[in-house]
Amino acid sequence: MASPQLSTSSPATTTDSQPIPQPRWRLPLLGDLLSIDVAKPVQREMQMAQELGGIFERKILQHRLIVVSGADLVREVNDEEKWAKFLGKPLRKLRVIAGDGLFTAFNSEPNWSKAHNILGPGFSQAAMRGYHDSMLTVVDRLVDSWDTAATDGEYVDVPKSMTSLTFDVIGRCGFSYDFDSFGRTEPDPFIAAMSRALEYINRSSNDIPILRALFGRNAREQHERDIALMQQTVDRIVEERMRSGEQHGDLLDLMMHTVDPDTGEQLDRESIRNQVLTFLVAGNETTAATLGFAVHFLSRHPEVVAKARAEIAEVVGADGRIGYEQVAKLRYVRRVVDETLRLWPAAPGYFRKVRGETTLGGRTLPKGSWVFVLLPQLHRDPLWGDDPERFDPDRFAPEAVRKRPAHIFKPWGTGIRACIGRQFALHEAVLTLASLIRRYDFAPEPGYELDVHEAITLKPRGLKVKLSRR
Ligand code: MNH
Repeated sequence: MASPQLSTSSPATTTDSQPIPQPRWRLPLLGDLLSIDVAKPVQREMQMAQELGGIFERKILQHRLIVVSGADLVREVNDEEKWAKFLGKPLRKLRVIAGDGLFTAFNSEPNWSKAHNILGPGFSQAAMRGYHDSMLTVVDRLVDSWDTAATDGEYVDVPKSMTSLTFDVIGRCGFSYDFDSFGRTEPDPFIAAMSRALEYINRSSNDIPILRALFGRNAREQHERDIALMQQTVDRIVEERMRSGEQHGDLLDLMMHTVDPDTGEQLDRESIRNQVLTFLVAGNETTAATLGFAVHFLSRHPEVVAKARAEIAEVVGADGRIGYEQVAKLRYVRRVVDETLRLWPAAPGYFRKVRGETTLGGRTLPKGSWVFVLLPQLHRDPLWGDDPERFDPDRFAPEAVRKRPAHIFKPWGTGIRACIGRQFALHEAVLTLASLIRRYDFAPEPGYELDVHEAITLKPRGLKVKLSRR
């Protein structure tokens, strides 16, 4: 989850003769300033990769960034022996909220492996059984609100609905807290604080000084209050849980009562707080955006809707509750999610750094070098076939998957620092889409073209669909 804004870290230049391609119009002082699209850097880089190839370098002012998207090169940087996760600038900026939580921890921080060991079981496939009913309760709220819109013939604001859904789901499954997003007109104060804080972080720390939004003292003080409110809210939930001694079978239970087998230690209070905030930041926008993009594609592909609906009827029946075991059997709905993640991976990339001196595509890279893996472009590599822009869930049919190398699909990142929430997000996404597909047809808003908004994640901006009950 990282928009590849430019970093101030040391440049990674090759030491041998074969240069890394660069944009043609590099200016002596400003670098590639003419090439930037402040609002949509990822989409600009996708164009640049089409012109310059699977590896290129951008330089803006004194900042350099190597962008990698060619299949063979990505395979090289995913090699855990020679490369490791790098905490790129966008992730480092999030440390004011999530500290050394799982997502934003440096590789060397001891709380990472502790939390990784303790939380692993909470994100296993088997653990989803325990979250299933909570997820369904929230999906029912979404359906109630969409039923009303369908009856009134109104368009629904898809990203807004999906954000409500994912917040409520992680609140309940994570720490048995009900944000009640569908039952209120103003967002929960915690959610409001978090959205403002993320916005502030995004805009106030643009790497290109002349483009940096300048916030006054009021905004800075608001930012501090927002972060304090988020931390205090989490601390209050944890304290209440300690006082009551109740067990809820949620992630918070696991964090409060499990001992890390490696160290024999539990997570301390601050680490628990950082993990809870991490789940809210890392788990929410990404899943909401994925569901939004999926609904966009469904609204353009009635044949996919029909196929999914036939599968749902066969696995679950036309009515009745979708059970935990049935989710894994909804193979075609799962392909819809995978194909959505291929075209618009909500987390558009990840950073890798070399462990020692190594080579990349035959070029020598010195120690300290790092690169950004541009996922939407990797996911359009020629190895995907000659029409990579086409939305086609059958690309993920087992025969098709077997014919292709695995490393050209990496929406969850790679290696030991890959997404821990993957099963959780997939269970939530398949359950939600199946519930919606069997109940509604989706009509796009006339004239709408997909507008991919970039913050730290990619999201479908301004997406509305009209529903008709079946
Ligand atoms: Mn998630 C790491 C994508 C849902 C919690 N996530 C990552 C990474 C990617 C990613 C990519 C690796 C980043 C890096 O290498 O720097 N995550 C997603 C996507 C979705 C998603 C596309 C939904 C779709 N993630 C979730 C959910 C949760 C979650 C849901 C939690 C409830 N993700 C994490 C955590 C990490 C992570 C925690 C960091 C794991 C680690 O470093 O150990």
